[in-house]
Amino acid sequence: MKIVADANIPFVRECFSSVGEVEVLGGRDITSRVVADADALLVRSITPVNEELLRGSAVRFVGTATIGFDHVDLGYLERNHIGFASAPGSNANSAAEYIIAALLEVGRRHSIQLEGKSIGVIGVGNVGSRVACKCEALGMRVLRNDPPLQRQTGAPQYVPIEALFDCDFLTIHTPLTRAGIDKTFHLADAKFFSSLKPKAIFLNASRGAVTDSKALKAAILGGRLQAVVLDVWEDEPNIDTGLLEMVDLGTPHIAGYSFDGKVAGMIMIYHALCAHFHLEPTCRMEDFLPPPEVPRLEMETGQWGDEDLLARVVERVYSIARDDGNLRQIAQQPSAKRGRFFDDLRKHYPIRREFHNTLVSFDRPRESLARKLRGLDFRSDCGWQISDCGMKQTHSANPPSALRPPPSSSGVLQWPRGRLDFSAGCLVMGILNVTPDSFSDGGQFLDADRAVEHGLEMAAQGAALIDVGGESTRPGSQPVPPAEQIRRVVPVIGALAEKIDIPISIDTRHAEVARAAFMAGASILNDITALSDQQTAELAAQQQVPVVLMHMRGTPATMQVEPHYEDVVTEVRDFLLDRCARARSFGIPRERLFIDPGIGFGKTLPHNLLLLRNLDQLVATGYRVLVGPSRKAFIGKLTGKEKPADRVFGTAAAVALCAVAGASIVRVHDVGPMVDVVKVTSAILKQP
Ligand code: PMM
Repeated sequence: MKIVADANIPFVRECFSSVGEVEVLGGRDITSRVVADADALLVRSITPVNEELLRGSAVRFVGTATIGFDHVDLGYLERNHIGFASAPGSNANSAAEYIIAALLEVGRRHSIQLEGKSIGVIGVGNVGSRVACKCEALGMRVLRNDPPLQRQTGAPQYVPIEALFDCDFLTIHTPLTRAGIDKTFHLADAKFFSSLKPKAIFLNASRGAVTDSKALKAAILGGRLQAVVLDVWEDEPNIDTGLLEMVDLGTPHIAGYSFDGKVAGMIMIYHALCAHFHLEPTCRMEDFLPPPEVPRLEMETGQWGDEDLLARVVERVYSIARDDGNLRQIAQQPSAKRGRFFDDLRKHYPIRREFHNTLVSFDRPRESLARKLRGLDFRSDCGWQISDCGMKQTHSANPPSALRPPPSSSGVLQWPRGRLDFSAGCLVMGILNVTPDSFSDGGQFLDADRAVEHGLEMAAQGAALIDVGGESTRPGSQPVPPAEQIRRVVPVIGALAEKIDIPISIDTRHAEVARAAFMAGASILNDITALSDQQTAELAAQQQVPVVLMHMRGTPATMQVEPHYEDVVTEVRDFLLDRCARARSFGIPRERLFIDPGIGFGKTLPHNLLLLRNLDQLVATGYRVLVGPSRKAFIGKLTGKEKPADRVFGTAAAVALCAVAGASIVRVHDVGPMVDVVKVTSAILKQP
């Protein structure tokens, strides 16, 4: 097989040589002559893929290692039965980190404190949603505008664009569309700029033509804007260098260029190409990611405020000022060479790693700083001391009593094959164990028809999703071979998926089982080993499904043998955050990850109680939280109820507490009663 590929896709030769002969070229040098005898074409955003390029060629598959695909004529590909894959989400985190670096840099230069300021995010897709979460972590007030998403979801969090005009900052993350009701071409035009609050700060890292450069220049000259950050330009690579001189930060369309993002994008299209040509993939993301340049940062807090410190941390990992400085050298180039200069900056872009690769420690604990660092995805141990410093984390003496739903429990989660709406509060996941030996319902639903019937019953009772498992994980249980799990769960998932339209998750740690379950209609992975298995992680990334990462000590066979923790809440939380970082390094976006403390998995009664009492600390990570207390042994111990089926009221107490603490999902056996519990709890929480 011959593969033509853009040189800007890292390791494209190393990776794709495993499946064919690879010809690597600059994105603008990929012409119809070059692709004539190619079987596959791999591009980034600067190669227009259309009839002109592909007519008469042998190309059967096109992959773009980018999120957007407005450079690809999908209609032409479809009409000509050419396979296509893009890499949605792969460089979204990178682009969002770019915006954070820009905000902190602009804040530093203009002495603006970001905390408490408002930011309007226009376009709340893969990038915009991450920008919004990170800005919230910085304490900014975020207004979201996304008309297509608003129509699709009806969610009240999306506001009209006019509502954003009063914001201190405006940042655009829409695709470029040139026609239709959601047209974004020249969305930021003269009228837009004249509507903004005076001295607003404007950022664009979407597509150049979303902004009308002439109007932007007029707004800057008219003194309407306090600062401007542009990563994208009209008519790239031949950019308006006059405009560059007028902006605070100008960069050569590299917001999404983190190394992690590029490798994730490359691996995504590699998997898609292998699937298209029925080849077995042999390369993994880890094969290509080098150790980070800044694995650890040790800083002194001194008298500095949180944002000064954050700006210094971010600048050490990613210096946006350096990218800005490099682009400004374009002015010294003869005009005929400027386009090439712009492209070269992109082509030879230095390795930039995402924040999650860096562990940050400060000499003195500061909880607010630790929270912000985590919200930006740094790993951090500040505010959570290591015992050899002689200090220890103290957990809140009171159970979570702040009666307000935290931000991470709200909103709509949408993925290619499903949707969950958290806006009304905590959701109920119904448990369906197709096993002979699960501790509570083992043997009850081993028969596929009975299992399906029970699944339908739970859906009718108000379950928002159903979790199907084919292996008991009760303490002391032995592993079940994947083939047997598949035999148990696939017919049940297949039949349920035909009859209900709520998402079905597969409770497994095995990639084979997960793959079979996804093919049968499951669209969420519930993994009690938190993606310990690399193949499972790659599969989840490739299938673009949400993943539940659960904490467990040891294996089900051994986990209850004298479990010991120095500080169970911190250890569980840090484990889960590490697993989130790992999941994200496979290209699974932040919002598709759920964390779960794993009640009963390698924990004593006090451990379980401490975790439930401090659940708000998991919620504060910004990841959505799932909890599975249902009918578990700790409830039996507290209530003296031997039989799991008698533990419904005990479960109700735990479920109500989880909802108060901000859990997004509770995993339960008794769906009807627990739906009532969360309905009442959520209504109380929502009461102003
Ligand atoms: N508990 C069990 C099985 N799977 N998955 C998650 N995410 N969280 C849990 O707490 C959990 C789980 C064991 O309970 P079961 O035998 O009733 O399914």
